[in-house]
Amino acid sequence: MSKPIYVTQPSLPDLDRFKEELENIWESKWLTNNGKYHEQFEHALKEFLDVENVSLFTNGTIALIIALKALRITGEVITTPYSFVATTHALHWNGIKPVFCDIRREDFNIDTEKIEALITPATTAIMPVHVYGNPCNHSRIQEIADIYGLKVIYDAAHAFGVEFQNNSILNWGDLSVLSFHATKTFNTIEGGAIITKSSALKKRLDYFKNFGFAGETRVIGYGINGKMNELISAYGILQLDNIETDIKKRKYIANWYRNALKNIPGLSIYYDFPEVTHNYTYFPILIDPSVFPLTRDELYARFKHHNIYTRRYFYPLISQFPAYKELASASKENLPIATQLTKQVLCLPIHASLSEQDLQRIVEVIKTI
Ligand code: T4K
Repeated sequence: MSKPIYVTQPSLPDLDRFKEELENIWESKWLTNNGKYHEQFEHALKEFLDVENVSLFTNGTIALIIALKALRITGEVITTPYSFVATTHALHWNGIKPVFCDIRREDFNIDTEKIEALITPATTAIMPVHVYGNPCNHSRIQEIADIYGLKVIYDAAHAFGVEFQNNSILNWGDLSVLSFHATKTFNTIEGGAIITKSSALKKRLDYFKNFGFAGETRVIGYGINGKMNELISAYGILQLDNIETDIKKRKYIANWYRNALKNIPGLSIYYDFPEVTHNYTYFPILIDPSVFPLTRDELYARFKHHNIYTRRYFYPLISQFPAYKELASASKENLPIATQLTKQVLCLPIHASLSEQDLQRIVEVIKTI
């Protein structure tokens, strides 16, 4: 049997360099709670991402939960069902009712033309996702938020390093939340961060991730433990050495696929959006079963048979899970495009360690159909 090919595989830092950092940590015995590496990593990310403030977290989900808490978001929040379930779970953990808005076929992101109809007196925020790192229609989202007095929290889990017109999209909205999970283009095994233009807000986020402590004896709110430790911070600093090479490799793979898969009836591929610097975390294709000989699920199974593990990100929709399916906004009538795309999408393997031979194997499965 040929070796398995996974949808992604993490890039790791140089082990000898990491061992050196571990020796330093062992020597210092400073393991967590705003240590030297934590401070260095926040600073390095701020520079790399070209943003004002970075607050590190244990993972993206805790960061999302705290982002909502720190902004005192309550009532209802308009969000997308086409995402990883953590996006909506973060609302639930804050006692907020999710209101699902449909998406656009063009970029899989929240359809800004459908947001206003979902606003009620209870709406306090919009939580869009830059799906696959595709930038949302920020100017329209901000315009709606300004008119109705809403906050905007971007789930930017897929958007590490993404730029629009040479500026980081992480500066958009009130807060942007990153994930550094092992499956992301930039990984710290588990990890995440919140980006904000406001240094006052960064301070508040730092209190919340440390149980709400603002000083040794003052607790300013219902904080939690969301701190990134020194080992992970040291790992993250080293990861910044690899990230540009990794993104270049991913770009090469994306273009390789585009060339190999063009003009296949019933199979749609996406091209880079103009003025966007992409990070190539995912490579989604769409299968139209009325034209392509197999359904998406049959193609997924065919790949599996060849020991190739593609993923159906994002199927099912979050709105189809038992926890959320009874909500009025979860109905298929409210979400026609998301309902269609979730049945058609397949994410092909994309990561820095894929070889030319691996790519040939993947494309061969489709070509032989
Ligand atoms: N918002 C959005 C929009 C998100 O996409 C996510 C996470 C979040 C919020 C929450 O952020 P975090 O709290 O996770 O920081 C994965 C990830 O667990 C999840 O982080 C990610 N989104 C989601 C889209 O995908 P799974 O269940 O699909 O991952 P898994 O374990 O099946 O891994 C996929 C493949 O990756 C494996 O087949 C092999 C490879 N792999 C995986 C791991 C963990 C490796 O080679 N090495 C590894 O260590 O959820």
